Amino acid sequence: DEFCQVIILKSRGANSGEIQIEYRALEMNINKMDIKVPLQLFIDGKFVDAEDRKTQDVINPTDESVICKVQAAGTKDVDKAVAAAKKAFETGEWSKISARERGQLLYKLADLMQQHKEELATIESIDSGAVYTLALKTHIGMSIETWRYFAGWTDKIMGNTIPISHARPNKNLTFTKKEPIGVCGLVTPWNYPLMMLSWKMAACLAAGNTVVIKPAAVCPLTALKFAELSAKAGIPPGVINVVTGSGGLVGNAIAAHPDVRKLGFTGSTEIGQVIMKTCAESNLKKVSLELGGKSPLVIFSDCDLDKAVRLGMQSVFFNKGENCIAAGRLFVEASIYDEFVRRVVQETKKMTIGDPLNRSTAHGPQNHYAHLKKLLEYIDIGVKQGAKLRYGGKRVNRPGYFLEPTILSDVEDNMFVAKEESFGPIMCISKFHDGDVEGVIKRANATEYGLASGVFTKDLSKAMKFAESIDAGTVFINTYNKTDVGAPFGGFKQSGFGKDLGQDALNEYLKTKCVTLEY
Ligand code: TAP
Repeated sequence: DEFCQVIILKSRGANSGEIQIEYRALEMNINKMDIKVPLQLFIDGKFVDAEDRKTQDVINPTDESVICKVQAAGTKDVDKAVAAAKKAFETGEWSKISARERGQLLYKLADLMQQHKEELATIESIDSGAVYTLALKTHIGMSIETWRYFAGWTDKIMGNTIPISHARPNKNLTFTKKEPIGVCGLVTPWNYPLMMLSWKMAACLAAGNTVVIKPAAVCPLTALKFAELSAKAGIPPGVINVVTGSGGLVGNAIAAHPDVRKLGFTGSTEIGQVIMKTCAESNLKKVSLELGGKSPLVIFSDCDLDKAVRLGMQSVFFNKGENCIAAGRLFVEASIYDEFVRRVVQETKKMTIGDPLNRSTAHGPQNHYAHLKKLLEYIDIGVKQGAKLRYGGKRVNRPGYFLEPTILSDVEDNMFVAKEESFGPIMCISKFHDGDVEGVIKRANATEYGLASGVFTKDLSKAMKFAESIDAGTVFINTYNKTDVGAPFGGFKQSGFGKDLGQDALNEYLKTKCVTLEY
């Protein structure tokens, strides 16, 4: 381990000056560039080791090598991070600067992320297996857009004046104020490590809170690089704290902490239930949950078939299927069913599998070994229950956690693969009778999840009927995966509640105070 020193220029109003930050770093030359990633926890503006000095390995899913070891926090580290966040919220500089100054700091952070875009995308790619070109555009590109979008909100967070009944002869003035909640905890998954951090943390900080985040144990590196950039941007100490470690220990300690007042979580429905219970039992903290999905995509015979084939593939294979809104089930109208299956198989064969850093690669390795193993079992159960394996289904014969993009057809409603989320590159295709709009909507809704959905048809009335009847937080019509920082994102039913992105996301991190004055 090498010791490296960074000189950081701090330029915040009257306090501008120089601070120095030290951290132990991973330094590598990869993807034709030098990358540098801190390996320690980030607490109160400093990189520090975990109290008990435990570490965890970070694995590169492309070649199964150990990239580095990062500190693995324990409950004492969480206590330290929460105390720092509490101090920063209550008495620190963050609590004193204006909303507009807060926005300027967030813009500056976004600019620094932009300057380090290639480095961040390279780190994300070796840590999570994301294809580099996609990491640049989505994992990192959308993260930067998110910070800019919420930076713009900081000085536009407003309450109302409300005409209440007067007690004559006196009059009243009643107004509401939107206030930050305090210390917020964030627990995030491994599929889009920096983007999940950004979706939640940008809204959280724009609202004026301070934060303690635990990124997914298997993909912690971009969160640590982000911490370095946040210090460089001049975000005051204690506002952002990053504690890497396991969910059962660190995530749970954040959810249970009596000084944390809000918990934002993205992950599985199963852990979401555990977290909600912990939040309730500890101090009834506010919680928002973005959980699993099994999103239906309905393809009618009157669609643009070329587009349906192309986007149908993206709806499943985007980010190797490690995409919360991935279409978990495709329902295809009987008259085009065979043609659709034939064409998706033909196109899927052309996908280039390989090193995610290679610019021509379309499909990289799965995120980590346990996930790959689960996906192979998933396919196996599907085939045993009678689904037809049309393409793929095997681990690729090379080092790394590569799975062939897989197509299962003839999926019946009662099968495991029709009900359970795979979170991998496995297309599950079912047939529906020609013209049976009501029937297919009923089948599409027959799931406990309600994250996203999609429909392909040129008939606008049919599309709107679908959009109206489907019980999901997102509906795509003749498109898929089209998320935007300005549009609210989040599920219904057991896909959770609370939104990321858009104005709705701000309210997840605000509380409304009502003030009445008599005069
Ligand atoms: P989870 O196993 O639920 O893990 C998510 C996060 O929770 C990780 O940081 C994990 O830590 C932590 N965690 C685990 N147990 C915990 C506990 N008892 N208390 C507090 N935190 C705990 O999900 P995953 O496997 O990372 O991600 C896959 C799932 O996430 C899929 O079901 C997918 O649909 C869902 N997902 C949903 C969305 C949206 S927006 N709805 C987006 C992405 C992913 P470790 O790192 O130690 O496991």
